[in-house]
Amino acid sequence: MRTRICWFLIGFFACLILGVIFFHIRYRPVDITENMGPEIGSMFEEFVPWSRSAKGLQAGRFHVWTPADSESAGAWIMHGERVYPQVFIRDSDADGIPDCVTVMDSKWKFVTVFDSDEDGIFDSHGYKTEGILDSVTFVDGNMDGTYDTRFVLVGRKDSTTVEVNIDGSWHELIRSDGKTYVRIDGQLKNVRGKNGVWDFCGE
Ligand SMILES: [Ca+2]
Ligand SMILES: [Ca+2]
Repeated sequence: MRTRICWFLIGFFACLILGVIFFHIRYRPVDITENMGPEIGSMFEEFVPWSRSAKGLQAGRFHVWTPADSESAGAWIMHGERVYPQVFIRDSDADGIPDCVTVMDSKWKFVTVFDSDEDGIFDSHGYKTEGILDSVTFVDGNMDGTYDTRFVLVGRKDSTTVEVNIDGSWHELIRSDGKTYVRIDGQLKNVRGKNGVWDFCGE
């Protein structure tokens, strides 16, 4: 009888230890940018700051990634079979109020809604065209249906130019001495962005 109890206890603790090891291996933090290559990985990390240390779990047919670090917040959700669309939720300051929600398709086109001041109301939205390193991201800063800023990416991550819409015309944004300008007829004109919309200073 004593021998049987000993074997039972040995078996029980062996299963317990194996279970703990299995749990730690399966749910250990991983770098989800590992196979993306350095440039795309670094872009992804800007978009998903906790991507170098993430935990994955399976929920039915869905796969969910969340930060391994409790000081970060957010989620990346994808369908296990179709993979796309994917949903990203970002809460940069981990206060429980998301600052943006993005839905992305298989061509890396995506739409995002932002809550810039985190008052619980989405106040602007963005749309990115197809492609990773060749694409344009448009932002409607005041949700009036007209895009106010666009980010043009041509081939490299560090090649982004910013253009602003003023009175229906797009101008490249020039930053100098802490101020912002556009060039019109060869002349620099001082512009400002307020509440997501651009206009000429003094007007
Ligand atoms: Ca937040
Ligand atoms: Ca607008």
